[in-house]
This record gives sequence, structure tokens and C-alpha cells, in this order.
Amino acid sequence: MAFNYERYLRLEKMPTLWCWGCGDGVILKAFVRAVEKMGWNQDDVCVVSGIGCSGRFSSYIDFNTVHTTHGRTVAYATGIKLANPDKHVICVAGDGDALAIGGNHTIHGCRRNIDITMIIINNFIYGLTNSQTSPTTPRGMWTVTQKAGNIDPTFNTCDLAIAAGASFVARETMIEPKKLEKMLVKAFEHKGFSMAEVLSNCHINLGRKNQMKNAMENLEWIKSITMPKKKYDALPEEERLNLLPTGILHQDTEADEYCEMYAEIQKIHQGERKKITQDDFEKKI
Ligand SMILES: Cc1ncc(C[n+]2csc(CCOP(=O)(O)OP(=O)(O)O)c2C)c(N)n1
Ligand code: SF4
Ligand SMILES: [Mg+2]
Repeated sequence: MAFNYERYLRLEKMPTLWCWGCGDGVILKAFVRAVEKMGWNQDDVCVVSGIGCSGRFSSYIDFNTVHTTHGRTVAYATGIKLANPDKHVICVAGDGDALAIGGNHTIHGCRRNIDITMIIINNFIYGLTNSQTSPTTPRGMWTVTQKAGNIDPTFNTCDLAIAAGASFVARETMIEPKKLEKMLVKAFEHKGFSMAEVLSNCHINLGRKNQMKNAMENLEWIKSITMPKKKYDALPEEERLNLLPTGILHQDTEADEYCEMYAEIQKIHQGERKKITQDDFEKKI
């Protein structure tokens, strides 16, 4: 049976504001297909997006949606999840939104291991505002703020999330939508903070200013810098340089989840238990 996209889309908001050939549309398609696979009721899903081209994501899908301020998706999503622990809360943020202005919120979301999924659409640039350097812009690339070539060291989103304590970390590209859909299902299924980085193209504000004449050339470039984790792991250290592994990179199903710990605080307020001590964590409260 054909997939009923209309069920999930706000058709009255179409056409999208995205440029023709932008990867954001491919990601949106994989997203709704993954939600359907989860069998979730649409009213039980809340999507919180930031500001940027990627931030438009929440406008086009028919769930509970919040289009928040720049960099603050995790802050909003944390409040929404703590007040509604039975709902499925998902952040969608760009690389600039999640790792520059919102970097602080992102690392603390990872650290708390709260049960939300954060999708970072990494197109390696500030797309919406026309080509400023982002924390993931590769060195040497032209940006409007570094016209002589970017000299800033580049953040590795997934390494950062693992180091900060996220209990599920994965990366895919929008070049392979089926793999992307599967990865999103795994991220949604995981209990704890799941970070799903999706590499995408911005052929308009990154590609065409960096010798990638069109969307296809931008996709070829993404392909050239990515490799499935298994193949990547088999490479000698020196050949891994500048390559990004794809697939599930880290998963810990035992880590304490924040909403569950918070439920214990509520029990204290209701006189059902005594205060929390360090021993409780060792014994798994
Ligand atoms: C507080 C604040 N600072 C700056 C901006 C301007 N601004 C809007 S989107 C954006 C960056 C977008 O880049 P990214 O998050 O990578 O999203 P993309 O457009 O690439 O999807 C900036 C700097 C803003 N809206 N609010
Ligand atoms: S500017 Fe870039 S990220 Fe924004 S819609 Fe166009 S191609 Fe997509
Ligand atoms: Mg971006």
C-alpha cells in the first residue's frame, strides 16, 4: 500500500521554503516514515525545532510542534518531556543551532541522558543566513565570515555527544534515505538521550561557493567523506583522518534516564521516599 504522506504533512504550508534539491526534504520524508514505523499516535509526538533552514522542519509536519528560539531546542524539549514523560519528544536543529549558539544546551542534554531524540541536520554551514562558518565547517572552506578559508578546528558532532554522555549516538547521510529511516527508528526506540546526526547538503550556501556546482556535486562530496562504521574501523588510523563513520556509533542501554530519576524526586515530595543519596545511584534507585 502506498505510504500516506498527507496524513503527516501540513499541506497548507506547502510549497516549502527550502531550495530545490535541499536535503531537508529528504530528511523530512525519512522522519515521517520512521514515525509511522514506531506506530505512535500523532498527538503523542512533539517536535521542537530551532532557527535555520532546518528549523522550518516543524512547520511542515502535523504533530505537536514548537518552533523555538535559536539554539534552544533542548531547553524547550527538556521542559516538555519532564512535564509529559509519556510523550515522544524530538528536537530538530541545524549544526549552527545545535553546536554553536545551542552547544551548551546540547552537551547538557547529553549529560542528563533525558529520553529525547535530537536530530542534528549537519550541512556544515549556516544555511539560512547565507554562509557563515559553523562549528562543523571543514577547514579551508570558503565562508562569508572566512573568505580566505576557514581556519577553525572542526567539531565532530558524534564524538562530542559521546563524550558528553549521550547514551545513543548515530550518524547517517540523506544520500541513503532507507538507512536514514532505519537509524531514526533505532534512535526513537532508545530510552535515554539519542543523538542522530544527519549529514545533508546546502548546495546553495556551501556547495556552489566551494567548487560544488550543484546539489549532486554536494552529495558526491558528502559521500567522499563518509564510510560505514565497520569499514572505517578496519582502516589504519592515518587513513581515517577527515572521514566520518556512519551507523550506530555508541549505545548504552543501562545508563540512568533523567525522567525516571525525576520521578523519584516527585516521590520525595509526596512523602513516599527519603532523599536521594549517592548510594542510590550505585544500587540503581
Ligand atoms: C539569537 C539569534 N542569533 C542569530 C540569529 C540568526 N540566525 C538564524 S539561523 C542562523 C544559523 C543557521 O544555521 P544552522 O543552525 O546550521 O541551520 P541551517 O540554516 O543551516 O539549517 C543564525 C545565525 C537568530 N535568529 N537568533
Ligand atoms: S539555503 Fe541551503 S539549507 Fe537552506 S534551503 Fe537552501 S539548500 Fe537548503
Ligand atoms: Mg547548517
